Amino acid sequence: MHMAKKKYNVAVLGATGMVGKVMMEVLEERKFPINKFLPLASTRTAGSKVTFKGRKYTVEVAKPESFEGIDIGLFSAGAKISEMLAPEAVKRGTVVIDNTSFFRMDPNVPLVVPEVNAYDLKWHKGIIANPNCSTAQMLMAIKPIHDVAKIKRIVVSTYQSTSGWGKEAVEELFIQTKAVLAGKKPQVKILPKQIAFNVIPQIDSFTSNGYTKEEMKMVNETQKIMGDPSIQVTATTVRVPVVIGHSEAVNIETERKISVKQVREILSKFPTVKVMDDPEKGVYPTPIDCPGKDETFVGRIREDISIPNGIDMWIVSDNLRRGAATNAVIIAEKMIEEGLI
Ligand code: 3JN
Repeated sequence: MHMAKKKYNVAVLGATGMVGKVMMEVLEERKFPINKFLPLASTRTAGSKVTFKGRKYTVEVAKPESFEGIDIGLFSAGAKISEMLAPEAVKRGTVVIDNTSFFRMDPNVPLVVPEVNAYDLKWHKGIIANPNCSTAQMLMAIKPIHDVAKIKRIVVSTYQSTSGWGKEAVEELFIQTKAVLAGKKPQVKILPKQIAFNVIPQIDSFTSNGYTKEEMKMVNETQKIMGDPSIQVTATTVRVPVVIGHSEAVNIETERKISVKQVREILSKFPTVKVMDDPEKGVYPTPIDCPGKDETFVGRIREDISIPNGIDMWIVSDNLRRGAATNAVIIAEKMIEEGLI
């Protein structure tokens, strides 16, 4: 007998933001089984229109009652809003997949990159956290190497695009670039310093140990997702004048020796990782190659000449997709597949 497939009532909170918009695109592309669709936002941007599956919707103000009858809530409207509304949504029976940092390190909340630790979904209590974009894409390349050679230490420097900080930061890059080209003094409003024709070694605010919050997210989230607090991580996160696509120079030290050839092989087999590594022929990824794609691209794979068991590599991905929207939607798909929603 043919059974109709279940369809779900889905709310996107943060529907007017860059990640929210990509969430809607990804839901549509992947033919996510949706019954009712509800775009939500904070009072600041509610009221504007969004298009989903060819239909126009007015974005509603998110409040606790918005979640009555909603099966899945994809949250990307900032940590404060998640703090306030995620528990309210869960009370009303919604499974919340939260893209903000608020619940990521909560021991009662699984923090998941589905290709790495989908097994953590089964102990969820209503909220599942989506990692920071820089962590998510890095772990796509780290996990298969760790499984074979055990990673002791990761040293990462990031080159993060302005879309990671939202559309105001992207606009600031455009406005400042035009100002500089017109010989005018650019105004700094959103990012901590001028981003046009510059790079900024600060993402998010500083913490007491001298690292930024973004850097500490990479450290703590890596250990939690990998389920291995012995992996040592140090990070320097840097904003660059790119619109979409985060890049990362990653150095790893492994317990067991692993060759460049082996790394290329295991990465090629890992889901959604694409090795682009033939430097002699000019083959390596750059951020302009990745917008709109779900793959994590890896190139410049080479043996670290300074230690016995070291590998260097270059990892690039669409931060709005792998690092946010696609990761969240794949979590929802997996949960449906495994009967967890
Ligand atoms: O700037 C980037 O590239 C990533 C930024 C992420 C971010 C920005 C503001 C607040 C986050 C995040 O996802 O960790 C948060 C947050 O949720 O705390």
